[in-house]
Amino acid sequence: MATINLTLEEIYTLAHSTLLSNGCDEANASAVADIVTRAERDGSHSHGLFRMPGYIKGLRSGKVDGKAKPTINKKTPAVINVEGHGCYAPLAQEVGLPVLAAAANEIGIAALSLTGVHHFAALWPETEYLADRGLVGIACTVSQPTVAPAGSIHKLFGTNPLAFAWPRPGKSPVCFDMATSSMALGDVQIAARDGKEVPLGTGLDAEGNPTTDPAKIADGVLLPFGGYKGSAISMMVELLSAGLTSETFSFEAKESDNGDGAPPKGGELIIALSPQLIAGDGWVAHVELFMDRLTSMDGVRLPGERRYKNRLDTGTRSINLTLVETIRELA
Ligand code: NDP
Ligand code: PYC
Repeated sequence: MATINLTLEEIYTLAHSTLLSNGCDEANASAVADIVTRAERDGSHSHGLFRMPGYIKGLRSGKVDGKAKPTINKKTPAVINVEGHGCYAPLAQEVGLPVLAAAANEIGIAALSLTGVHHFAALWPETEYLADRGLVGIACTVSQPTVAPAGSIHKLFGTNPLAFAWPRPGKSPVCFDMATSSMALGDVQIAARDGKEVPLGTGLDAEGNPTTDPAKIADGVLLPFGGYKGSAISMMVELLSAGLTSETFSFEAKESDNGDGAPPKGGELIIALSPQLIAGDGWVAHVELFMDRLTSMDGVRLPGERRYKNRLDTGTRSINLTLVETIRELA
């Protein structure tokens, strides 16, 4: 696979200029370019530049409004909604997260629903934002049906990511961010592009047979991680991200989508909790006792650790050349 080395600044400029030349205003372009660059910086390859052609498809088809101005509605002191009016999710997050953090720091717990947004990114940025401000962050969203609920060979759930971050003052937060499918669809697509097999148990082909061929899974279904347990968590993500936000479930999103390859319009739920207000003084020392036990165990590494290590590297990133050429042509 041919690759090209790009600095983080070059990655940002490539994403930013391509978004601007496809109808985004500065606020929308910089919010998405920033998320894409942070994904490449941390090694979240399936949600960095890889998503740019999809982002552009949504702008070109008119499904996504690159000039949308999200509006905020504080329904109660602890319940906040940001309506994206058809923007990509990062701009709505920029508007809502400071208000969510302030509410949770004041009253202990608060929820932010994003509606009318198109989510195509990793979710760790929103939970890390909260943890960096001393809060526990939980975020989830749905996409389009790609995953068969346990017991079925037919798709209903999206890959339905769930992210969680816990603050560790003076240290990077501990943060997991995972699709509730056995593998994120983006990683299945990358494996198909690069001619690699995926582990048995990742998904089924169009006839419902287990396969290691990612191209056949893309035509068939993904499976939830961990059988019926992952299936239950994926169901919870549908309920929290759609039932609780009044936005579309994955199946509804698909029915109303124009099929342009960009993410459908939907919602995201972000919850913030204050350990200082809920647990009280002493929570840091108590939690660090647990973290010390956990990290002193042989073979254990914390979720997020790989990304934080990548983040320390300020050098160039190796990017698929064909992808970069495709994005340059879109600009
Ligand atoms: P991974 O399976 O790669 O990783 C899931 C989590 O597990 C990460 O926090 C990772 O930390 C951690 N982890 C991985 N290996 C270990 C290990 N050996 N020990 C401890 N922790 C570990 O992620 P997915 O493929 O499931 O998801 C990839 C991305 O796709 C996510 O960012 C998700 O938000 C995004 N996504 C977005 C969707 C959307 O609709 N917007 C839909 C589906 C997925 P680390 O990162 O440090 O390796
Ligand atoms: O990788 O599964 C995925 C995904 C779906 C929507 C955005 N990312």
